[in-house]
Amino acid sequence: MAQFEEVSKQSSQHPKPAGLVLQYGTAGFRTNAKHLDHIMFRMGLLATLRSKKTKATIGVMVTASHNPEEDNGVKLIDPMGEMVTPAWEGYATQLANAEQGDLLTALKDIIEKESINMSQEANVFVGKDTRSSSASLSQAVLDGVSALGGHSKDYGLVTTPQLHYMVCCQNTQGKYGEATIEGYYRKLCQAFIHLSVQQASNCTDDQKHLSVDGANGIGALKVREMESHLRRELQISLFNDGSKGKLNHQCGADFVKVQQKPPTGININPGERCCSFDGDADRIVYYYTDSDGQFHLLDGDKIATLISTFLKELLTQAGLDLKIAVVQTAYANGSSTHYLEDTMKVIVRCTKTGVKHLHHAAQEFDIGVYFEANGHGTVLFSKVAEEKIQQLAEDPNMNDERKRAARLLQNTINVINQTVGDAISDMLLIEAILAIRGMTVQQWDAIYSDLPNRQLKVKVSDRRVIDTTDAERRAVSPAGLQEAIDTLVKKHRLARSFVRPSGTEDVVRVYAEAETQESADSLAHEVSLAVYRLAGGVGDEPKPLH
Ligand code: G16
Repeated sequence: MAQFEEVSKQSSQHPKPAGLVLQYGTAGFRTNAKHLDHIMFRMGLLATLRSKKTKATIGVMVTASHNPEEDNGVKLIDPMGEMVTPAWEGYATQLANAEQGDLLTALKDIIEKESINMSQEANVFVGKDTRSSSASLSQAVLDGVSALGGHSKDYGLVTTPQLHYMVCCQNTQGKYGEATIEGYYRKLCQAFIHLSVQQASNCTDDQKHLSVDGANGIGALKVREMESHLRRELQISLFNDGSKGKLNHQCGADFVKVQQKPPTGININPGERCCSFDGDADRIVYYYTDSDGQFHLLDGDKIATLISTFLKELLTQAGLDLKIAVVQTAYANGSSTHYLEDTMKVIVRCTKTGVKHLHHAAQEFDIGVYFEANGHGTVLFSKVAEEKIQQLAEDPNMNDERKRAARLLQNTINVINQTVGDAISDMLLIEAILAIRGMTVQQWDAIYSDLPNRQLKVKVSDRRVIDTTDAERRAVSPAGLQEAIDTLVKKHRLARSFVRPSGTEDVVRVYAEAETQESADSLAHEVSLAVYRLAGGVGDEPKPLH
């Protein structure tokens, strides 16, 4: 077939280094950019097949998100804007690792297994972040699409969640919104303005001010682009806008969350609200410093609490009986889970790391609020929930209070990007909630107190020796590791710890929380040592933090 000849020809321009093996991880392929050209070409091929199979537009985003500038990666987006299904993650890994001479066989294997009609049209949307390697790597994706005769639309520089949004809009024939960047800003900002103008007319300019750390990445460019749509209802001071600093270096959501300190490159005045995006703007964390200079972090758990409390109150005011749940991962601070379950009385679920897992768990409820502690998350409304809210908002016989609550819920739905965690959309939602409730960042922070915690990384020769169960809360291999962790945890009060192989970096992640910071730090160090000794640590032994 002519298509396969074209694939053969073009793939020789994007050859696979012999022997290189990469896995589709937590959020796609991710490694040093110099190893990724063939992966991108092949993901262009795979996205084209996926599009033929689903008869819908598929997205391919070139980004390594929170990783350092020299890395890159690729995330595949399914028709409704969600992450690609697990079966196709498997195909992605097979196709990525087929040696050069076996590529056509691997491709034909997928076509056969999935009974793909090769004469079906294919459409692929492509986007990229600001990394210097992203331009040529996204071209490789486009080459892959055209080699199989697919149509592509190159959105150029976009945030990951913007591309997810475009794919969903395209496949719902505009019902979710317009598949343009302008359409995205218009929908989100209009909903934000409705929420903030109508409900919080007393807001002062000080309360409308927010400092944003753009991680020197795509989020900074897009915040600038969006600003005029906000009509000064939100006044943003943008830092780390990419004009001088390096992407994610000492800044961005991952740095702030893991290091538990403010990013460099930002002016923080005591008490002022600040937030940080990550490298592709799908995560956000908030923070402030108090008058003693102490740093206070409001992470994904605090965000989920703020949002779910707000939604629960509105549901009560609207008199709507809808089931709301919060989905977290093992990284969720123990205090947040207790607060949500015991005080707020909402259902809490725990899944493995990776928004794809949280997203699916959240789909089981009328309203599913999902957030990873690292600030990656969003809210999903079922079709039934959206319809009930709309009916109420439009019911001419409804009393004012219930109607007002239903209208607030409608605008809340419109400000949210339901396809995936989105720093820009989350920021607008959080700002609107704070304005509506007349709440300061300090009051939000005081909802509950986090247990002190620490995250560390350990280098091992092969992180796959660590296998976990129970939503990653327990290790089943290597032998003896979980027993060692259990013994160490018992030495500390209110303590918990777990380890898991990262799906985006070549490290094992260690999490520990305990009654005091000293205790959390020493537990994290002791568990790191156990990983180092039992799972084949490389380099120097982990050193104590103090
Ligand atoms: C990705 C995933 C997140 C995950 C994070 C870290 O984020 O989308 O769900 O929490 O990686 O994963 P891991 O601990 O496996 O390295 P991002 O923002 O980097 O795409």
